[in-house]
Amino acid sequence: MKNHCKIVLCFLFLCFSSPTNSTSLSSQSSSTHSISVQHCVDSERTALLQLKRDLLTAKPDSSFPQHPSSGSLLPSWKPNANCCSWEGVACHHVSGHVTSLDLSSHKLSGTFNSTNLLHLPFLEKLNLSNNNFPSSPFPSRLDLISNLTYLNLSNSGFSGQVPLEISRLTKLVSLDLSTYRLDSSKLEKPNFVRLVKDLRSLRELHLDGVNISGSICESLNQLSLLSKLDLSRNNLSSMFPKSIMLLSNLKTLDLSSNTPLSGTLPEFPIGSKLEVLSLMFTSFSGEIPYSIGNLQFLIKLDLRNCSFSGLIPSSLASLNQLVDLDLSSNKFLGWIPFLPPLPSLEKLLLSQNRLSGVLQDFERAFLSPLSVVDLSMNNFEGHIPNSFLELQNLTELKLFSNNFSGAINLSMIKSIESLAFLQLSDNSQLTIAYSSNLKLPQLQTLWFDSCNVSRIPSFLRNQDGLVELGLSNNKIQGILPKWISSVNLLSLSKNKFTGKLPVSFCNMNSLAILDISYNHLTGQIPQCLGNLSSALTVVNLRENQFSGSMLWNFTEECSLTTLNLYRNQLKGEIPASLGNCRGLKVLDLGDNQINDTFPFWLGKLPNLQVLILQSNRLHGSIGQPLTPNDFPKLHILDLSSNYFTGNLPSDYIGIWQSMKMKLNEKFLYMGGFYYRDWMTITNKGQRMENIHILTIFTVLDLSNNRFEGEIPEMIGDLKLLQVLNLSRNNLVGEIPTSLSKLAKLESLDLSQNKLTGEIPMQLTDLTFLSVFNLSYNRLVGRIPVANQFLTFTNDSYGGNLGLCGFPLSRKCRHLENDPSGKQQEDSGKKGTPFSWIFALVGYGVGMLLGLVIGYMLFWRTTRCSRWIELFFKAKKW
Ligand SMILES: *[C@@H]1O[C@H](CO)[C@@H](O)[C@H](O)[C@H]1NC(C)=O
Ligand SMILES: *[C@@H]1O[C@H](CO)[C@@H](O)[C@H](O)[C@H]1NC(C)=O
Ligand SMILES: *[C@@H]1O[C@H](CO)[C@@H](O)[C@H](O)[C@H]1NC(C)=O
Ligand SMILES: *[C@@H]1O[C@H](CO)[C@@H](O)[C@H](O)[C@H]1NC(C)=O
Ligand SMILES: *[C@@H]1O[C@H](CO)[C@@H](O)[C@H](O)[C@H]1NC(C)=O
Ligand SMILES: *[C@@H]1O[C@H](CO)[C@@H](O)[C@H](O)[C@H]1NC(C)=O
Ligand SMILES: *[C@@H]1O[C@H](CO)[C@@H](O)[C@H](O)[C@H]1NC(C)=O
Ligand SMILES: *[C@@H]1O[C@H](CO)[C@@H](O)[C@H](O)[C@H]1NC(C)=O
Ligand SMILES: *[C@@H]1O[C@H](CO)[C@@H](O)[C@H](O)[C@H]1NC(C)=O
Ligand SMILES: CC(=O)N[C@H]1CO[C@H](CO)[C@@H](O)[C@@H]1O
Repeated sequence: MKNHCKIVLCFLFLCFSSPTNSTSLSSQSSSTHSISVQHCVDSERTALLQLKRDLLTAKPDSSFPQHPSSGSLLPSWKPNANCCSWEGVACHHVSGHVTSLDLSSHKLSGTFNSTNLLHLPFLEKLNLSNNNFPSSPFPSRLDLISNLTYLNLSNSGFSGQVPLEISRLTKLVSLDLSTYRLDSSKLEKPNFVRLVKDLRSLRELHLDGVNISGSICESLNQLSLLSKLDLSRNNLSSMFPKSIMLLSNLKTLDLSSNTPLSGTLPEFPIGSKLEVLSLMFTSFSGEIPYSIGNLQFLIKLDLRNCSFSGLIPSSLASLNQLVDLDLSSNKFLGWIPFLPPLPSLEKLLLSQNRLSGVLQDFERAFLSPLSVVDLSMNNFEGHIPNSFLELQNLTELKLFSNNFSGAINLSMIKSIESLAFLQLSDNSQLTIAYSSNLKLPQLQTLWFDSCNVSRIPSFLRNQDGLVELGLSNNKIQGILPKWISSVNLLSLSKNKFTGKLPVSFCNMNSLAILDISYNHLTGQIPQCLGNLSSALTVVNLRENQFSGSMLWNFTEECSLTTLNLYRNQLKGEIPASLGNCRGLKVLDLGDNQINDTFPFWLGKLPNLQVLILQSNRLHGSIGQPLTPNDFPKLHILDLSSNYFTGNLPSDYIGIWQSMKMKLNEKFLYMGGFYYRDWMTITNKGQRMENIHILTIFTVLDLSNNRFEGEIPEMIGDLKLLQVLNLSRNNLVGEIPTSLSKLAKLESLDLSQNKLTGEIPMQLTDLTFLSVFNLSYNRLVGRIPVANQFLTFTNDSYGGNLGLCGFPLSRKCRHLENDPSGKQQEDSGKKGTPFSWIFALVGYGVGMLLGLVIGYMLFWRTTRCSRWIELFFKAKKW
């Protein structure tokens, strides 16, 4: 404000003190656009008025939040007024021709009739950005306005092909066509190269989100004046030419979010002017060259989620201007070559690499502007430098999933008022020290999972604004605190909590994720669980000692996706109101004392993928589906160890589509953003594999019930099954040959039934089979000798007195089923089963183990900053 005043005063002073001609005052002052008193050209006024009229005739778009504050559009644009003094219009000081039209952010909507612009041939600057002309194509014939130097059509809703004529505007200095809308514009004919070829005066080029697919060729090199280039959020592929990064005037280069785009960093020359280099979410690879130290003006370097590797060059330590450094999610090795941190650095993000070493304390940390420190998911070890806790502007300290050890003394934090994220989880050798009267600044997230915590930190009592609290996998005893405030995520699993869920739980209205699994909690699960379910998405209470009936009333607003009550002592019926939870994907009520019949009504849940009811007191026959679309996405069903009777549910077997063929969508164990997060976080081998198992697992387990009758032939239609267990029932008849169609089957257990006849030769087609059990039936004849059958032992066949041949010691008397030598040969050629199958050996335990691992994984991976972002977006925080 002050500056503006000064300028005006100064201007007035100059004018009035001008000794030459006080008479020409008016014409002098007209040389500025703001006080233009010269009259506009009639034809141009008419064109502008027509433009306004065309805008008015179209209905405003309701998707655009606000309309002009005055209620009317461009109020100063009155028919008989001087158009040079209109809002957004500026004219030439002598000729009065309109030279600039700036309607940016005017909340205009409707149809933009660009023909009107052609009556403004002296335009030099045109800014229509940030409006909403959704049904209008890009203005055409702009080449007729040949003196345009500044053209900004960003986020204006213009759609379709970028017109060729723009490529003839050779005086353009600044061109901005960027957009946040997908699918709106494209750059095919002309393509990118054609468009910019002749625009030699360009200094700024913004084409983010325009969907320039394909490659960028070297021709950009000719734009030697280019200072800012933004091609982010396109679909660029192939190699990005190094030479473009070396353009001598380039200050800003943003190529982020072009996943297929590859390239390497060039050797940067001394004198480079580069200030901003953003390559995140591309496929750039290779090492950061030592010459990065030549970028003395660099302010921001963002290489997040690329494929860079090697050491972080020590020359980075000389970048004194650097404010923002993000090298997360690459394959960097070695240590951080700059501690103390660079003098201007505010954000240091190095998570998810392979960095290691001991971090040294550094002096005068209180002078550093560092505010974000994210070193999570690396291999750092040794003490956490106390210096981090002296950073005056620290807001985020994320050190989870490393090998830090020793003690971190939180008492040092108390003076850092800005701290909001404190994430120290998964440092198994770390202890967290604090005095009992410690008061911390108001935090948003506190993750101390797997940190040897032995009691609930007392300073949490003052943390009213906490959004996420993670204390899982510690050694905390005692009852759950009553004063835990209303958080979104509460993870207290794998501790030694006892007692009941406190009544205060019912006030946690914003709780979305509750994990108190693997504790010793007892008593009823409060009825308010039903009321809370409009916010709750994940409830994990497995492996506690909760008892009583499940009297919850889930409302229509229920937003649960996962409800896991496995291994408690719950009684009574399955609450019918679960039918309101249309987003439910995983329901695990296994190992309780539920006394009910088969909950056929869950079949209407469109997203249910995993249903585990094993080890309860469920009874009756399974019956028939209500509609042929029941259980459309179910791929894991475990009804084992109950008291079900009647025939195997052939009507259901007929409709379980997602056990038959892959639906278009992937099987997602947990949907939506969780899954995306898994993908971005779980790149560390092991974890990835487990998740993979879980998301594609297809299981049918009906074992240990009282099913009778024959195994229906149509079971062979469940082609995706990997695990089939029908053991310990009263099944009779022969083993259906159709089982040989279950080509993905890895575990087949039909033991302890009353099956008769011979083992079908066709079963040798099941080449992935690694667990096979037919014991204790009434089978007869020769055991097939081929493929996987050569790997099974006596245990697979025991208790069938009529079976003979390998691997049993009993020889076959008749030779009618003599195995041909050819089959023997085949077996050598067939591949061995996938290695992960071995996780399933002894599958009764195996599958549960798999699920447990899955849940654990899920809890680990919610610990991710991106998750928080997405979560807040979803929850409108
Ligand atoms: C655009 O304006 C021109 C001249 O003002 C007129 O001839 C034309 O019909 C208009 N087009 C549309 C689609 O309104
Ligand atoms: C374009 O600019 C040149 C030089 O400034 C000027 O002579 C010419 O009249 C302008 N033409 C138009 C159509 O504005
Ligand atoms: C719109 O364009 C004008 C030039 O016509 C420019 O001065 C102004 O800064 C631009 N608006 C924005 C928001 O960039
Ligand atoms: C174009 O306008 C938008 C705002 O509407 C502004 O953010 C952007 O910086 C402008 N582009 C240029 C190159 O000035
Ligand atoms: C981008 O363009 C390519 C081909 O030019 C097209 O296949 C693709 O669907 C477009 N993507 C979007 C989001 O418009
Ligand atoms: C990216 O481009 C490829 C072709 O180069 C096209 O097949 C694909 O659909 C595009 N993707 C998007 C999101 O536009
Ligand atoms: C901390 O942030 C404030 C406000 O942004 C700033 O004025 C101050 O200089 C910063 N402190 C340090 C040590 O950089
Ligand atoms: C459950 O809630 C619904 C509506 O919210 C209500 O109509 C119904 O009576 C409730 N049932 C029980 C058992 O409380
Ligand atoms: C289930 O409940 C019924 C009464 O509703 C009772 O007769 C039966 O014994 C119970 N079954 C088991 C296994 O507890
Ligand atoms: C290294 C890394 O984390 N890469 C990930 C980058 O993001 C994509 C998705 O956008 C993932 O597929 C990659 O695994």
